[in-house]
Amino acid sequence: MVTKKVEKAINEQIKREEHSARLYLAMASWAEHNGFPGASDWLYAQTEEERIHMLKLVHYLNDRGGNVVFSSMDPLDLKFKTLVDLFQQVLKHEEFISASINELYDICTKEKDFSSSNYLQWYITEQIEEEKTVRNILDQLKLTGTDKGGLFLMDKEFAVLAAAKRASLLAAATNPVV
Ligand code: OFO
Repeated sequence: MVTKKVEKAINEQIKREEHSARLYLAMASWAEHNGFPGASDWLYAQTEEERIHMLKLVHYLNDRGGNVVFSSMDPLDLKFKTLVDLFQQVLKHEEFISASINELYDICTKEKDFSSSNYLQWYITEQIEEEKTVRNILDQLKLTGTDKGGLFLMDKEFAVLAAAKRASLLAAATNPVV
């Protein structure tokens, strides 16, 4: 059984993961509208991944006898000048999520809920990967600059990254760790 404090903190993280899914959905739509089909595909796949992050916490909280609460979402107010600008916002958001996972881990540890701390290890490792992937994408996009040919090739690369992400999501779904 989780304590009320842990229950509240996990519910806050559920909301953040749901927000992440919505944020990337809006970004995917922008990329699709602005002629970046590969980047859009990657962002749509990222939306699916964030929904899985949310669902894992929903199942976990139910398994531990907690009460899952779905609170209302804040409206999105997003503006992107370029694809680099968009991915800079992705990185900023992932850094925020990493900090919030660390904060949640800290709360669970202080509450002596070591089962939850242990469960959150998966998210801590996942955030290392999430930040690394986005930093690599940003590095490549910055090298490409505004060159149309380079952006075209980079967009093809995004499609490959999206396919790899979907394959790993499918593998995780058919062989779940938790
Ligand atoms: Fe992007 O890791 Fe969840 O939010």
